[in-house]
Amino acid sequence: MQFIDEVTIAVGGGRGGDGIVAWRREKYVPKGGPAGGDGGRGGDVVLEATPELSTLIDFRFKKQFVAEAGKPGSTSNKSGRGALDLVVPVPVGTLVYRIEEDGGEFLLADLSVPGERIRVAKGGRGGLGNQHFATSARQAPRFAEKGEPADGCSLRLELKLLADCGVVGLPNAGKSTLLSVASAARPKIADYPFTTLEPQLGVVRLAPEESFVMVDVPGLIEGAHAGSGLGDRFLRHIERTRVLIHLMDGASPAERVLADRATIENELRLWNPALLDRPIIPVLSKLDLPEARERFEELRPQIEGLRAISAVTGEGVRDLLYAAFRAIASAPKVEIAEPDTPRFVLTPQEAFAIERDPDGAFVVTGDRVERLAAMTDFDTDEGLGRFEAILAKMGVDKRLRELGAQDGDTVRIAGHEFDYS
Ligand SMILES: Nc1nc2c(ncn2[C@@H]2O[C@H](COP(=O)(O)OP(=O)(O)OP(=O)(O)O)[C@@H](O)[C@H]2O)c(=O)[nH]1
Ligand SMILES: [Mg+2]
Repeated sequence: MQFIDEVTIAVGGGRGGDGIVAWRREKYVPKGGPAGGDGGRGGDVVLEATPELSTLIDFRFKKQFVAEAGKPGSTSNKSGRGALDLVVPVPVGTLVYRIEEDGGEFLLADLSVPGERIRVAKGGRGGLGNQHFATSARQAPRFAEKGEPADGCSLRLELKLLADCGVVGLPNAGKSTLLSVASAARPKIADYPFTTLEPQLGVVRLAPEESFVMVDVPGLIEGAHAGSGLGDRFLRHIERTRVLIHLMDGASPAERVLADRATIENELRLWNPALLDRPIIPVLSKLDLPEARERFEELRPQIEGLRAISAVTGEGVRDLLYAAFRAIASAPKVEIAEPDTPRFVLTPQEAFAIERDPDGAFVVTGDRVERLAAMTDFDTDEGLGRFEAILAKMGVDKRLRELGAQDGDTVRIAGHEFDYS
């Protein structure tokens, strides 16, 4: 299975159901009053963190998520059924960014707790049935409101695995071997570089109440930040960890170990300098080999806090895991970034704007007027009348007059054309 940790998707709420025109039917009364029901609400799109997923691979082929529309109203003032929300499961640890039209983005949510949810697109409101439009002057309204169009947007999902301790190092250092002896995880192990192609998680259980999650990150090499080897993108998965184990191949010569240590630290720094602020435990691997033992004695005075382990004999492993556990317990929780105040995807109710097309027509734009147009039944004079009345109330007429509109001039709103009068 492929490990996918970044995708872009599009989400859209469901449109509201249309309100309808209907009349009360009473015995011996030829035509009763208006009784057209309202449309139902369109569904929202909601993302939910689930522990059952561990990658974003499901989003590789399915990238569009649109909730169901609300049902239209029916006779006898009955409202249409509201649509169910579309709940889209994402792995725990998914960061949700909204992509703005100008290409900028902002963090909507960090879904790091199983079951946590965020609404990313809001369904449209149902249109009102003609029952609502009766007045003393208009007892038989022959128009209803259409359902509200729904919101939509593009999102970037980024998965940052939730682990307490990250294991980093060059290829072949023994990272996966350490994970395999420390946890029940069974990562692939081999004596060639880049055996591990994607991050591996394991739970380290020291005692019933003492456990933590370890992540084994694919090997880094010099220039990983520029794409060398497997690149450095997997480093995002250690960003949430509270402590790092830097494993160095004990079978390498001392100068090599020191140079490799600098290489790894540099790659960490280039990815995110904050990584170097957390505790990093330097560890020499393969202590069962005589040259590794020599290396350990040689390097101990030069690398502060240096430890050594053998995954083969188990020497030093338990001490290392306890040291990691203590460091995790005393380290502060790592905040990814303060999510912006949960902002639901609501189209701002902006005032309108008026421009002139080259042919002299006045073009009225703006969320509110366009939404109003989309909800208007232009097939009836009354529907049109209501549309005009609301525009007048919003001040559109006044503004048109100020801009020099004359009787008979063309006014365009959301693809509809009107004569100004
Ligand atoms: N003698 C000895 N060999 C070890 C020890 N730990 C790992 N090895 C060997 O070192 C080689 C590399 O081990 P891996 O665990 O695959 O190394 P890695 O760091 O995960 O490597 P990549 O996934 O390629 O980055 C394998 O042949 C292991 O058997 C150890 O403690 N002692
Ligand atoms: Mg490995």
